[in-house]
Amino acid sequence: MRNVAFITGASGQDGSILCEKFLEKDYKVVGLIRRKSNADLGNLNLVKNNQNIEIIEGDVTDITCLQKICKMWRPNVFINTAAQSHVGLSFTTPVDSVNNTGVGVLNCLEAIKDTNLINCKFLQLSTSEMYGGTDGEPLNELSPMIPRSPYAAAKLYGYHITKIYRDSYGMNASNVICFNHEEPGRRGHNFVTRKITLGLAKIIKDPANAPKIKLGNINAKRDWGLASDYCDAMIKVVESSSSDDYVVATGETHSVKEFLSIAFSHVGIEDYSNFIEIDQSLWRPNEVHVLIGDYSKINKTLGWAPKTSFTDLVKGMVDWDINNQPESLDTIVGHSSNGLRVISKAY
Ligand code: F7E
Repeated sequence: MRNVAFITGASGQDGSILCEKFLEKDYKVVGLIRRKSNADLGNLNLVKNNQNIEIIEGDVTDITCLQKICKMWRPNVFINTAAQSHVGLSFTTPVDSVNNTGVGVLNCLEAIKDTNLINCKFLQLSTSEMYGGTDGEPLNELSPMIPRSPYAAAKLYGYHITKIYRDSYGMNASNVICFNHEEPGRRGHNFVTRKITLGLAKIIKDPANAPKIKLGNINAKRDWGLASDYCDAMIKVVESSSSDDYVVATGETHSVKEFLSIAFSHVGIEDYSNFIEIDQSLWRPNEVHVLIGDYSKINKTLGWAPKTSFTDLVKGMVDWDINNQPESLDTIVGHSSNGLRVISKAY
């Protein structure tokens, strides 16, 4: 029988890469995407016409839709990448964020249990945000988790409910605790890395008229890796014989300032300060200052290691946006200081 992979959040950065990788491995792929009023499948454009993929409109907040998919295709791999994944936005839309990011995981697990998919391997995309930061020590699977945002608290719920279903019902359910990961051309426009590379591409295209890149806390430090490398880790986890929880990271931390320096110097600009502006409204109410991960468990157990350096990641993102006519930043959804969502401000 053919292997079937069910991927939620299929048009997102990680979801779309996973769809491509499972198609290459000759799986039948079922991808769940949120209903949109336009037909643009964005990141799924490369595979949307592949006869081995079914793209279904629905939502992880609707358990009936997950149950129907589980009944119809009986997946043996189920990866939940769906979430409202923007930390800053989760302060603005906490209820929607928690429903998607937290309750959505419970719905996935219940759908698998209800439809008696005993051989299905479930993987939850958990996050380094659950830790709430570190004083510099690399974080591993045993480090304390003290979330600092509605997003992180919802992800921590998803992480625990996955472990609870594994321990209570013997389900093959695992977590990957992914640190920040980005893919050239696919990262959402309101994450800091893509804001910088899209803004820089505009500066290169039209130096006289390009707006300054507005940023919040550029001293924040993150452990940034390449999303494709991290999707390889996810596949190793679902293809392993047992279920467990693994940190997926690079073991290095870099500041937003370092990202800016490498990005600008890659295009020959040694001083970026004239091209950016610090906007206090882009600071988060409860910032996570430093994150760095220790990926030794997945390295020893499953032989995974990141392949892409921080410098190559930054340069790859810059090159992609310069070579691919970035969309206008003006159409990005942002938030105003009173917490309402607005169209026009990139945050
Ligand atoms: O922020 C700072 C910001 O929004 C990174 C998600 O995939 O990774 C991601 O979460 C840092 C933060 O990613 C701006 O305050 C400064 O310290 O790119 P980000 P994130 O919040 O780390 C984790 C692992 C996830 O799970 C999430 O889903 O950069 N920063 N200035 C800014 N951030 C944004 N977005 N915009 C700025 O203007």
